[in-house]
Amino acid sequence: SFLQNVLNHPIFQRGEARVSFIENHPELFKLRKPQDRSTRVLRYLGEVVVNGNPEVKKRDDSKVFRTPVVPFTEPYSAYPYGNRNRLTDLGREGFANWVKEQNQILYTDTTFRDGHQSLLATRVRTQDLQRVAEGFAKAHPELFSMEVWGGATFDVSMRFLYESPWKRLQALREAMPNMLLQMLFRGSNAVGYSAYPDNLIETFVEKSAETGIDVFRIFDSLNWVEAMKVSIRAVRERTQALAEAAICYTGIDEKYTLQYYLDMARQLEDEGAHLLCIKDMAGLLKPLEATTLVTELKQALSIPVHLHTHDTAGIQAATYLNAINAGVDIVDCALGALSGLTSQPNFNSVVAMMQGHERECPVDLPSLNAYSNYWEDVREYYYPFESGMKAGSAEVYENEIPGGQYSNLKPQAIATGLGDKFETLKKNYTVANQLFGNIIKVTPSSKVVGDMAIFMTANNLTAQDVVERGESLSFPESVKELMKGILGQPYGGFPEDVQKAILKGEEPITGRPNEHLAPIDFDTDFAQFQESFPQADGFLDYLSYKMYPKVYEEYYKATEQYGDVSVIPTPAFFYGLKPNEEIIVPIAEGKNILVRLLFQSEADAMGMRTITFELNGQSRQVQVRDKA
Ligand code: 3PY
Ligand code: ZN
Repeated sequence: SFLQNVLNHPIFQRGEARVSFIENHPELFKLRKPQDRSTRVLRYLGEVVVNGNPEVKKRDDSKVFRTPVVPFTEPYSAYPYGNRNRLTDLGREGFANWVKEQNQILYTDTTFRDGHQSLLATRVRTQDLQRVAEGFAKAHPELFSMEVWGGATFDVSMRFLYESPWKRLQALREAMPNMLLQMLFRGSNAVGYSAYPDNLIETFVEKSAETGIDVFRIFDSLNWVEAMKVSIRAVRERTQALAEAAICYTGIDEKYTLQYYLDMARQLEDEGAHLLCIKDMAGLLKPLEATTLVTELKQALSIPVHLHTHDTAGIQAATYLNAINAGVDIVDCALGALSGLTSQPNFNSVVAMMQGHERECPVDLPSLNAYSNYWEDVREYYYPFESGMKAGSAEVYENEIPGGQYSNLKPQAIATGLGDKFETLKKNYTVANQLFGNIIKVTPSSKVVGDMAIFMTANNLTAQDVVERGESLSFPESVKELMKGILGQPYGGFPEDVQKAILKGEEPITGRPNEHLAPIDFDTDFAQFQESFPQADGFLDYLSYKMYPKVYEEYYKATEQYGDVSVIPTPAFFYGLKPNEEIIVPIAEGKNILVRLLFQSEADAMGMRTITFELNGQSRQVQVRDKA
């Protein structure tokens, strides 16, 4: 509405609106059309019934889904005191001190973000999270935090689920007011894959905090502290949230020594981090190394230490036990059904492991198990996105593929016709990393190593071919950009021969890539955005657009056509309806519609099919083009 347009306008939000404000800003009068939500829902369902969800290539018709059971929560019960309340009461420094001084091990639950990013290619939809959010917040206020946002969720929710990442955050914020909500932030790449202007990073941080983020886990994909400063400062100066700065761990060797990690951690503390994270994105931190690393970090730092890992090799519970014995303050776990393999260690089992330990934090295990059972059933909905990995693998110590990338690499291989060369692809991942000089591999740098590995596999190239025949090869764009310095500077630099071969005479940059980007003039740029996307959801949608212009455009088109599809139940969203199947769709607060598929006609001469539904007992038809 008009009022919403005014309230969302950056000039108004800064409190700078003057008498002439409305007169000078005609875009305020662009009102949303009243929409027939049920028609749009039917249009979406009709499309999936006829053509399938483009994300789900093959549907297994024998699949029968169990209805996930949401653990019981007393209706209207109060939220117990949680760590968000504590942060408010103690302030940031006070809170960080509390974390350090109290003796119990604290837990971050990653189920809502990294858990499904690492096992189900980030495809879990908001409604499946939202359904258990309130109950979980009431049952488990002892948790340090819930990781719920950032990483790949921002991109994937728009690109593949046609959902607004901001609405997801708002929904979870509302359902979990007592819990600290945490996000993964890629430093100068925010939640994207390239560098953004500093003032966009700052504004993004500010809006994320306003919308609900309490803990920003900030990293740089090359461990380049220089590139993390803007975001750390933005969290400190523009929000009341905690800045948790991460060292990305890639094993200890001649290049990345213990001293290297300690030095980096000290620098991050000096930059004002409230907490330090050991971000072991591939699960390479072995138990004995954990003892050393945590012991040394605890001695070197005065801020708390938070440990993140992936259980790809299958032994990370041992790593946690050693880290806890060495004094780590917080560890990351995922609920049983979304844990293990490329995801985090099993929360339920870690809680059991800690029973009787002097640092035990009492957690209601039967309750955790009930929530895990919910996820076991929900996980079935997402079966097309399973990676196929069946057991832990010590191969990860060779290829060093991050857990969050692994579940995406296989579909990427299949999409590029390399499905049957996955073993070679993993080997080439190692070769590509060596070619680049053994870099830190985490989004977005890991994606570039993956792109290079795919390129080498597809073209049967060896490392020698790359250096000797580089002049005649046309490398992926992402590889050229990495070599040009667009993702920043790696420790020790890139090998010069490889860089030369790939850049073919182009000069790399050496400073911060963001320095070369002009600051955004938000007033004019936002006004232009509103011109182009009159139905957009204010400034937050504008930020989505700035992160992912093309993806946002597609998302916008989809919402114009289908409305808000996040309300459609997950099985129907991915697999449509079978004849006579009936679903309830909550199209608005307190307004449900009942939809049943009756039948579909044959395609006519123009290739159109008529789909007949029953909507609240009345017959309704939609026309869908059969793309087959
Ligand atoms: C991401 O950036 O998405 C990651 O999960 C990195 O580990
Ligand atoms: Zn991770």
